[in-house]
Amino acid sequence: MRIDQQKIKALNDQALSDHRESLDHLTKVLGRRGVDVNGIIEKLKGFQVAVPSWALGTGGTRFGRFSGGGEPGTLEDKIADVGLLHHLSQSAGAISLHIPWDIPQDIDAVKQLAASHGLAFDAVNSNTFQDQAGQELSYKFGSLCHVDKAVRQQAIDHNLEVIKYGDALGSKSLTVWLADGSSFPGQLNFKKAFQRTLESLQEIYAGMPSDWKMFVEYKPYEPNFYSTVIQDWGSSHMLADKLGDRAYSLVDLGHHLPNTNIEQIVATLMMVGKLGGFHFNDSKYGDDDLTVGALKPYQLFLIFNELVDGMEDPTSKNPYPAWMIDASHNLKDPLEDLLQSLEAINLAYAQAMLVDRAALEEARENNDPSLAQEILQNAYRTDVRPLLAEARLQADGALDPIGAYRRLNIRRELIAQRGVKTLSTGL
Ligand SMILES: [Mn+2]
Repeated sequence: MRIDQQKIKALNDQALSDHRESLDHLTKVLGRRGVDVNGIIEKLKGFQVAVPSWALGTGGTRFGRFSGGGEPGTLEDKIADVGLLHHLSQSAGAISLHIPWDIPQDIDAVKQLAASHGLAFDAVNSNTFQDQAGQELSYKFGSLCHVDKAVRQQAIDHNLEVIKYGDALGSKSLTVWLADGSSFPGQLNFKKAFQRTLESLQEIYAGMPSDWKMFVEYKPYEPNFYSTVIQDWGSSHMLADKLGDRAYSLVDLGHHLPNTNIEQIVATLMMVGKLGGFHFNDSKYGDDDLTVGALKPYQLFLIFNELVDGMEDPTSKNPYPAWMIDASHNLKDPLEDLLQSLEAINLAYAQAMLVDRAALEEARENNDPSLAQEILQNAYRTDVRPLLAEARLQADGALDPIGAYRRLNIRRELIAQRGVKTLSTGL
């Protein structure tokens, strides 16, 4: 389904005078601080976050999955759902596919459909963490690290096939996340497993088109519970460094042990030009797949503070990172969940742009932690929601995306079209 632009405009018109009043006030407050409000609004309009195809259905745990109805059953439906998100938020201008869950049947038709929704194809994702029907060899004991060369070759070939689909659709990057590892001490030779993984990745890297990037994701545990081959940013960086100039580390917020200083990892990787991509979510205990900013919005702000610092640094050799939401929980309507995540990401980005970097640097040089904290929290405690709303309004999105989603009864429409029992492919 598509939303009639007139319906969004009618809802916006009802809220317009309140919005103008809030924006005028904020513009005055920020003007006194010397902030270029229009510059921030323009940057927000240009900031686009990819939505992964697997986040559009209700997620699950190993205990249960509770479908919400109207879920997208085909790739075309998934593109339509991201189109809805993008229409409302104007900040979800890309979709990230997962092969084999999203193999396109008619490449040209799929490309046209995405373009008609204003969507680009972001990084493609391979899957060697589960066995597919009819698959010859099993990944039970690993894929790119497997002791058997034939299993490694099967996993390499799969990644090359993913690149082929991505290339046909216009993607420019491959994200590799591996479940490879061990659940028991002694099970795996750490050094050999790492070496075999590197060799496998080298073959995949060599198979990428020359304008493609590879993102190497890391995770400390799960589904393996004793070791993972690419456990942390150091391992990921070692691999990316050995692979070549077009290989980068990818930071997923949920792939860290509790209390890890993720903002420091971001700053360090950007310093050496190796932060390629970012996966947003939130968590309390592990890879919880919760809505971005649901639990730790200040941490998200601190991370964006480093991201903005790296992006605004004219001497930085880090490429513009690929942004993606990577979350799929089992309670909320997935589209509302994603709208909330998009809002949280944009909020943190806008707040980070408010940080007075010159004053912060001066406080650091003067060993003044109190002032440094004041500068950061002054930005963080500013309610920048009117800036986000204005950016959406100027781009023909909704002033209040979730409000519009509910008032336009979009989920009810989707259920009417697709049925109550549709099941989205994916996790
Ligand atoms: Mn991820």
